[in-house]
Amino acid sequence: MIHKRSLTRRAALGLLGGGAATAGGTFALGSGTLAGNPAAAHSLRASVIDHALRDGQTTAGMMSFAPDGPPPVLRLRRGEESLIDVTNGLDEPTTVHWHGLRIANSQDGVPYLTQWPIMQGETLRYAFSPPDAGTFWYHPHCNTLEQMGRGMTGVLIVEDDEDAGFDQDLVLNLRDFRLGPDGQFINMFRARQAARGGTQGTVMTANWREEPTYDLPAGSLLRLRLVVTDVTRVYRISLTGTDARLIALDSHPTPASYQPEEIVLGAGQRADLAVRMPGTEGETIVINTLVAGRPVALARLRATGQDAGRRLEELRPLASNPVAEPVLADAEIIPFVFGWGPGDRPASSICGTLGYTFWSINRTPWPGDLPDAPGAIARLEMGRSYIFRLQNETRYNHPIHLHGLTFRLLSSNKRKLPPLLTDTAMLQANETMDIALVADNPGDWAFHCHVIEHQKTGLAGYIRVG
Ligand SMILES: [Cu+2]
Repeated sequence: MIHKRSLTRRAALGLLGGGAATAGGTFALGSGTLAGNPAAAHSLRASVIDHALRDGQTTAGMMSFAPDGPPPVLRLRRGEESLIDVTNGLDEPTTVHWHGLRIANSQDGVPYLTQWPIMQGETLRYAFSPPDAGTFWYHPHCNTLEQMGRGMTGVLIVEDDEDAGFDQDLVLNLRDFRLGPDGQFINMFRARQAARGGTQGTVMTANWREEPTYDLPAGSLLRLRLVVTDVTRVYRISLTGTDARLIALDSHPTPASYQPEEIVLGAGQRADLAVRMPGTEGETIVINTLVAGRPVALARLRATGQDAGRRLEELRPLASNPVAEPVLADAEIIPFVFGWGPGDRPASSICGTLGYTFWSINRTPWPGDLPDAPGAIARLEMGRSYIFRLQNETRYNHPIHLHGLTFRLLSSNKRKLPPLLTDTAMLQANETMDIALVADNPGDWAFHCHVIEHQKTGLAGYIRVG
């Protein structure tokens, strides 16, 4: 699915007949405007690399946002403008989407909807001021199954000025790779699985390693950030060997009373935990997920040194993020049906296609990332409150992600929902869920399943605000 043919900017524009208008309007060309500008605080280089995911076994053809290893953890500050230069060192186009950040639409990273693809050798500068603090992530929005499947999924943290009192902060970027016994990539998906729950990986990793162990001071307080950047897997997380508290989900602080026994995270979701390390040197915390009903270790945290004697009660609560509260009495209800697709062959796109259409939103499958995108599946008035009625008429899970806006979970026909703020609703089989939001960020916002095979075979669209 990688496009071997070298496409130039001219060729990409040629697909547009030379015009600059798309469904999303017009946008500036990204490259060639950097001279004289301030240096970017961060630079990412999309790269094809060989890397040993397992000791002594190098995997060829991985993709990263760095030329020498896993994608870096980006740390930004709430409310401060960040400049991030992205250079495309791949031999195919790419873009970067900043998952969960409520930033200007022009910086959202969706090909043709918000920007032109970044062509081979080009650099695009993204600039934005994140309004919310918390744990986020970044990934391409072009040829996503291939680029993300090969490794281009990184963690982004927005720091708050207020310090909650942790001794350390550990990120675990959780994801699978689809490797054969020789450690080399096998086919990224199977059509039979793409039409069902999605194709699972074969090697589970945390920070690109199998079951890593991290040494941390005994009795210290850890902010543990679990970030599911996998293209398919639903994680069911539990910790053994410690008292841990859930403090945030999908970037937003959670009520202290909300402490689920296992933390269910679909593709794209994040959980922040407050963890007290064991007081005795050598004692270990195991972070597990359930696979086929059995716990499987993802990573271990081992206590070292003297007991620091910290207690979870010493932590201050996280500051809330400034998300507008929807006015339910005035909210218009908009239904969305997530269902089957017609099985057609999709149009070809420089951002890749899997060759199948299995899924749809409101009976309309997304045709692919094309210069002439179809119309928005919903139009929202700026400043108004809305209830989205998300109806999953399939028997598979769909983590439904909305770009650029944060919504609140309201209710479900299957279960009691905690009143959480999120950007990704884990819609269960045959579930109908109401969520609510204020349409306060103008633009065309992608709305899609984060099981990437589902997204790439039709389960995608966009809403227009303003
Ligand atoms: Cu899905």
